Formats: sequence, structure tokens, C-alpha cells
Amino acid sequence: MSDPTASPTQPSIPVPEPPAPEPPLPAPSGRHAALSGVVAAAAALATGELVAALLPGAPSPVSAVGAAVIDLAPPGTKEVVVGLLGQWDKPVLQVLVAAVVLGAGALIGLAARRSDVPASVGIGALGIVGALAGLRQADAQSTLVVLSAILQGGVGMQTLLILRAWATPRGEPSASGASATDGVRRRFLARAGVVALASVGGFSIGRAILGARADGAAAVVSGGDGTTPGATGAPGTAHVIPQAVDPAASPSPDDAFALDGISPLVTPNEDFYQIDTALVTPAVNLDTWQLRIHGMVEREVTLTFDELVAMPLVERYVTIACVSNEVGGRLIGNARWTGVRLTDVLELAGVRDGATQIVPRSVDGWTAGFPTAWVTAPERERDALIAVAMNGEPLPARHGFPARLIVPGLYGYVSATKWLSDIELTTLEAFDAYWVPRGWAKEAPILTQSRIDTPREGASVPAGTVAIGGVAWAPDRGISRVEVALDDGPWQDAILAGAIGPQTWVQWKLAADLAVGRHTIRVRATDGTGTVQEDRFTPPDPDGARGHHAIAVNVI
Ligand SMILES: Nc1nc2c(c(=O)[nH]1)N[C@H]1C(S)=C(S)[C@@H](COP(=O)(O)O)O[C@H]1N2
Ligand SMILES: [Mo]
Repeated sequence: MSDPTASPTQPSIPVPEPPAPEPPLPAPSGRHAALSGVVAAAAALATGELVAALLPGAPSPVSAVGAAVIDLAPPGTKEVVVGLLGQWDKPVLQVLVAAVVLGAGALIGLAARRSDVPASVGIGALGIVGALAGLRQADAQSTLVVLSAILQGGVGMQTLLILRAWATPRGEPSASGASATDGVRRRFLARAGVVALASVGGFSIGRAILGARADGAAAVVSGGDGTTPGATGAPGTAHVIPQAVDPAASPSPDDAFALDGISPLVTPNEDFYQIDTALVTPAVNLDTWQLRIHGMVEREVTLTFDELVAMPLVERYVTIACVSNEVGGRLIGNARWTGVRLTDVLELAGVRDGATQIVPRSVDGWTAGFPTAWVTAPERERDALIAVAMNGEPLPARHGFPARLIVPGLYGYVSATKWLSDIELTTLEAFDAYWVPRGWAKEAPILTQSRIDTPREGASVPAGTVAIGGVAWAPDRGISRVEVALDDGPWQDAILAGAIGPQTWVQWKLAADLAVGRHTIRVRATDGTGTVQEDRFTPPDPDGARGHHAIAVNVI
């Protein structure tokens, strides 16, 4: 029972010669103490992630803190961060949050070498920050958030105490003190390694479950391409997207060029850019999802998913773009959206006079806002959609399952609300949507832009005829002309592919004879109203990037 070799912490053999100087109370080395704190922090993070995965209503603390950072970041930060990191902004932010917690763990571990008090205070403070961030999340249930924080703190503290005991050298009977310490160190490192691995494993499993939950939610509905409606065998009620009464005509072969490197006319869902503030893709349960239309309306209306898709479904090809898209950037895509006309839903509720702003809100509390007149003006009336399908598939989770807004001609941040749950009619003066107080324009029509897709910037191309091509867009004004300038030469007309409609981008191409050497290629578009794309450069902030896309190529 008390085999001293198996239980080194309980020496049963008396130490014959205690060292002469009174030793300080045994304590782990600084390095081991810090490592204990880091591993304990990892265990706490894993606990938070696993609880979030198992209990909807207890948000992931890493995501919640990241979301709070995004929300509280000063205006202009998004611009800089998206510019630096592109679509990696959120993974990087989450890694940073985790790194800060692990760093705090190291300090707590050091502080806990001889007393439990500083560790309790540190862990308590981390728990409070995590809980406060969690409570800000739309899907948070306060009791669960608090219980989860307590559990994380408990796991963190216990892990720390256990590791500290493992790291603490005891008076082992040994001729050579050095080798006894070595034994403690090896055992400690091995055990700490196991706990660390278990924490990383638990964290990853939690993450995987959270991701799968969002994808699984999106799999509960089927149909949507207008041709193959059907029910699924998924548990719960099967939800079906019926055929569109007003399907979109398929693009004709003349609408797309067979040119290597040009953006496809229709962007596949898996290649579609993604921008949002949600650190974890909201997982919406279709059985309980509702869309509420309220505010300055005659009567408040609440629709279930089945009630929504029972309304006439239409299909539109619409190009959507992010205001953060730089000149030449890729935060833009074109898809076939199936959905209910926004105006049909507004009519159910009856928009009152004076309701000058439409404020859509997502399940996670994000808001957009745009003038009511933008969608009710006669020439636009048929086109703003509450979309439920994208390129013939139910909306993918990351693109807003189960329903999102698509408003032709407006940048995403003022309009294209994903995970839509609520539409409020109000006035333009009464409410500023999410990005407006953060310095972005209140009203944001998509600016006329054009992009060179091929050749790529800096490419080396063989001398002779070079095929240049790309896309141009001005939703919902359409594109009437695209011109290309080689070096400082005159503008030459590019050939335009057929346009699906004024709401989508258009491909363009030009064959140019280029001599050996370095050349610049520049493009500009003219919209359907005859207005030429501006050449004055502006940054995306506050209302979209202006200026011509130009690239340099080496002809060899
Ligand atoms: N709920 C929610 N919807 C949102 C956002 C968001 O942060 N949250 N971002 C908007 C922005 S800024 C853009 S550009 C588009 C991008 O849509 P996508 O990710 O499907 O391409 O979604 C919009 N809808
Ligand atoms: Mo955006």
C-alpha cells in the first residue's frame, strides 16, 4: 500500500542527515510553476469549450471574449485588421485571446508557488472577464454562463494545485540531490505533458462539436434549387424549400468567357468570401427559428421558416460586396439567391408612414440598416430578398442559415444580414446599425468598380498576344462599358460578356500585344447610368474604396 518507490510523495524512510541550513518551504522552480499555470489555463479553456459544445446557452469563452474585443475595438480597427489579415482575422484573434489566457496562467502559476491566494484572485478575475463576455452573447443563458465560469475556474485551480504538488521537490532519500530533482522534473514534465495534451484534445473536440452543430443545423432543410425540393430524414421536423415561382434564367454561354484565371460568373458557395463579426457561426434550430417584423408597422408579424418559404419564392442573381474590399480585392461574389421578396414580407406587416429605415437584426444581435426607400422604390421593388438558398443549396451556415437579406446595390454591412431573426421599421434618425458608430458610412451603395483577374500582379507572361480579363460591377446600376489602358496609352474598349442583369458583375476581356519588358495594365468601368468609375483613390473607410485597379506584368 505504501510502496515508497510508487509514492514518492510519502517518504517512509527517515532522512538520515538533514541539510544543515534550514531549507525554505519546498516550492516548484519558477519554470515549473509557470508551466503549471499555463497547463492549468489550458485545462480551464478546454473546459469552457467542452461546456459550450455540450450546452447551447453557455457560449465559448474564447469566442465570447474575442467578440467583445471586436465590439469594443475603436473605429477603424476592422479596416486595419481585415487589411492585414484578410479572412484570417478571426482565427488570429481567437489564438491571441487563448495566448493571453495562457500567458496569464503563467503569471498565476508563478504567483501560486507558495500561496493559494494570488492564484485564486487571478483565476477569479479571468473567470469574471469570461463570464461578462459570455453574457454579452445573444444566445447566452446567464445561469449557464456563470456555472460554466465557476466550473472553468474550479478546473483551473484544481489543475494548478495538482501540478504544483507534482512539481514540488520533496525530501527524497538520495545520495545525490541533483538526481532526485531530475526525477521530480522528469515526472512533472511527463504528467504536465499528459494534462496539456488532454486539454488541447478537449479544446479541439469542443471546437469541432461547435462547428458541426452549425453545419448540422444547415443540413435540416433541403430543396431550394427550384428543381429538386424534398424532405430530409434529419431528426425533428423536415423543412422543405419549395420551388421558386419566379426562377432565374440560367446564364447563357455568352455570359461567361472561357479565359484561364477569370473569376467564374457565379461564385461557388465554397469559394464565396465570408465576412462577419461572429466568432462561432450561429447554429440556428429551424424548429424554433422565427422572423419577427415589428416597429413602425400596422401589425407585428412573426413567421416560422415554413411560413416564410410558403410565400412566393423568387430567384435572383445578385453580386454582393464588402465595403472593406480594397481596389482589386476579393471580398465580392456573385450567387443565385432564392428567397421571399422583402417587400412581400413588409406588406404583411404594413409599413407605417415615416418609417424611413429598415433595421434587420441577426440571432447574435448584429444589426444593419438602410433606407426603406431603397427597397420600396418602384424600380427596385422586386429585388431585395430574404434569401433561404444560395446557388441551389439551403444557405450554408457561414452564409447565414436559415435566412439572410440580399439587397442589390448595397454593401453587405448595411444590408446583407445573415442569421436573420428580426426586421424593425424605424426612422433613419432613431437608430445607427452596428458599423455606423464605428465610423462607417450610414448609407452605403456599392461603388462602381472593376478588377483585373488575369494576368496576376507581378506575373511573367510570354511575349505576343496577352489575354487580359476580369470582372466589373455596379449593382444595381449595371455595367455599360469597360476600358483598359496599357502603360500610359489611351483607354481601349474591352469586350463585355453578356450581363445576367444590372445586379451582377460582368466579365470583360481584351487581347493585347505586349512587347518584352515591364508593362502596367489599368482598368476602369462605366456604369449603366453612364457614370465613369472614379480614378481618385480612397481607402475603404468610410464608404468604399475608389480608384482604378492597375497591375504590373513582366513580358518575357
Ligand atoms: N449577422 C451578420 N450578418 C452580416 C455580417 C455580420 O457581421 N453579422 N456582416 C455583413 C458584411 S460586412 C458583409 S460584407 C456580408 C458578407 O456576407 P458573406 O459572408 O455571406 O459573404 O454579410 C453581412 N451580414
Ligand atoms: Mo462587409
